[in-house]
Amino acid sequence: MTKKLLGILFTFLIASCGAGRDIAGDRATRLETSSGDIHIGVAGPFTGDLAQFGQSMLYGIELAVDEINSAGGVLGGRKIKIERGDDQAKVNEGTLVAQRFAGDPDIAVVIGHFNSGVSIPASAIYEKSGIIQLTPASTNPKLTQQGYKLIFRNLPNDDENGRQLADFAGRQGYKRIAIYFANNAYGKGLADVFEKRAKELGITVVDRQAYDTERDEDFRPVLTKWKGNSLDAICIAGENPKGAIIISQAREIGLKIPFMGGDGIASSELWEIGGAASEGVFVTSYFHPGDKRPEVVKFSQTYRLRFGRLPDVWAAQAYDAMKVAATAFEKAGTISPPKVASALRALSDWQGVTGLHNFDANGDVVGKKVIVTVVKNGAFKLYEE
Ligand code: ABU
Repeated sequence: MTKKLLGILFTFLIASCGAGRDIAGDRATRLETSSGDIHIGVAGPFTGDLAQFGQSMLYGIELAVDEINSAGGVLGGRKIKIERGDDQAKVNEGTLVAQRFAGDPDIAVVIGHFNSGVSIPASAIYEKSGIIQLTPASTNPKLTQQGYKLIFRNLPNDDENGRQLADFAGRQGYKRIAIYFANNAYGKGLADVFEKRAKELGITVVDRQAYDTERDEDFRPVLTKWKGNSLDAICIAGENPKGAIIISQAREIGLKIPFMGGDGIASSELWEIGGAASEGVFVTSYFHPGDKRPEVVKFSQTYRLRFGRLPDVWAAQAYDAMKVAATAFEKAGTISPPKVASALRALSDWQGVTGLHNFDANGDVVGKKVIVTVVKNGAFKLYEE
């Protein structure tokens, strides 16, 4: 049967899930004994406002795939082949990408998506279709709290990130903070956890305001209001480029207080858009290219030679996601998703460039460190480990 016919059949089977077909079981059986290239879906925003994140993910994955394939592939010489799905950071596009991958009977694993708001609805399609989803970026806790067996992330979720960000604010001695958050799954989730923890620490959250990630362009009215509030800092729970624009506009109106933010503003757009305004901004992350561990030195050098720039956290996260998936294929002895999922959960202290990987029963990575970086001379410098 041709691949195209199989794709049509799988799409039909998924559509008829209610009729009791075991789509996931069919995929597991087919992939258990498959041979030849291993097909991995890579999903993220490759066009649109958040394309810089998707591009970094792609670079990290391409590097990992080339290293794996040039070292002989996996499972006795099988090569990895990636198939891209551009979700444009939009729920509808992400669902279409997930449906397309679900209709491809050869896909065992999807690495992605970037946005929590896209990953959460897509995860239902992957789980039902028997595909492993491994996101290197989506941090909303709900993603892995749905009772699914095949959904993983290789970074701390926002229960951890929000708490760490608030703890950092406490260590900085901030007493009065405002939160500016993206009105999406990531922004709201991170803002909630940050606020709760900040209050526990005795920090006053003077105000919190949401912005629309698609429509809002002018943040000056909110920032001007905050200028008169004697704040010690502003916390951004959202993604670049809007994060960088908010900080730029704050400096434009003479608001000089420190900014801090979660991993959504961990990208070079912070200074590419914000310029000098971004200097001194604190950002949580999981990777720094200046880390002296040998695997990070090698990764950063190879990446820079190939792409002409140092890797950011999203390139590193995606690189590790691809490598840890390949490791799980070897441990499982197959690419059958249920067995690969068990192999991922059984990993013990798998070392990646972003740190140790151990997955809990929900599919969350546990024990991975959150670091704090600061923008200095147009680059992220390690501030606190
Ligand atoms: N965690 C960074 C932003 C991506 C997201 O979770 O939506």
